[in-house]
Amino acid sequence: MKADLTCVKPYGDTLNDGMVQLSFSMTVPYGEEAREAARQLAMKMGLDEPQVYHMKDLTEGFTFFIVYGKCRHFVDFTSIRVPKVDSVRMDFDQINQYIREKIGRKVVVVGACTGTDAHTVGIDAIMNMKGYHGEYGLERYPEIEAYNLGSQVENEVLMEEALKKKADVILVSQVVTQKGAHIQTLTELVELLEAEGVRDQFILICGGPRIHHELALELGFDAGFGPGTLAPDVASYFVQELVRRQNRSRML
Ligand code: B12
Repeated sequence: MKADLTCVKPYGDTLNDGMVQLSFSMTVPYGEEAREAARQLAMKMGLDEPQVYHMKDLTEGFTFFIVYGKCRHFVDFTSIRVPKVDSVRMDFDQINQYIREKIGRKVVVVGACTGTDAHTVGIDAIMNMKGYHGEYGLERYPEIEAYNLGSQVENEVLMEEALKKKADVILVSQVVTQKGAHIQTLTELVELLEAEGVRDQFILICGGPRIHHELALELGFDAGFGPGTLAPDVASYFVQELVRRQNRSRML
């Protein structure tokens, strides 16, 4: 059966039956009134025939729910346009060779997890020598000089280090997104670089579990990478972008 991509709904048992499962918590005491509250809320969210399949007393005055229901809404998949990172994916050896041939010097990368965010695993996965998920991190690349400043790094410190090391690329990790903390921290970095007149010196890249390329562009970054990113994904992008910039400045 061929799906009509102009009118796509979630499905469970049959095409476009709209079935979804969602989980949430509410500040209501556990009991039948809580079940009814969850059911009514699900209907307001656009779910028909909502059923509370699971309900758990979290603590006094708090209840957790898992609700099934039929989503009324659909999307037109054919009308969707999403900006994507503009690069051809290369592997470890190809990236190093590309740098040797097209850049002719080591590419300097400075990275950090910034603001109050203490999550180091994401930036380490991209930068650490030992790497992640079968891929070496940037520290292992012979043609890349990588400096990982760790976590809870202030934007000012990151900028100063990037200037001191004459970085080509700044990598910023943001994992905590509560109360829009990542938006604020990332925006402040862009504003700081612009205020100091150095924004254009760097390829500015952010990443994290709730980062995507479109958001990164909106915030004034050059690219954004989300969950599952590996070192070659980001390195492929920044080496090709560096060459694009070199070619552009040669033409001026
Ligand atoms: C481990 C962990 C911690 C550890 C961190 C240890 C450390 N040294 O990093 C500790 C226990 C310290 C911790 C603390 C907290 N945590 Co925590 N933590 C996690 C946990 C379980 C795993 C995160 C992780 O390591 N993922 C693995 C890495 C490899 O994945 P990743 O970060 O997504 O990175 C990948 C991509 O996103 C991308 N990427 C990431 N960064 C970058 C950067 C660039 C440049 C690029 C290109 C790509 C890239 O590439 C990576 C590899 O593919 C998550 C839940 C979860 N399962 O995800 C919660 C989680 C992130 N923590 C959370 C919270 C709330 C906290 C605390 C605020 C809790 C508290 N109240 O104290 C504190 C925050 C402290 C602080 N000041 O930041 C929430 C965040 C919720 C939100 N939406 O903001 C989560 C989602 C848990 C939850 N469900 O509530 N945490």
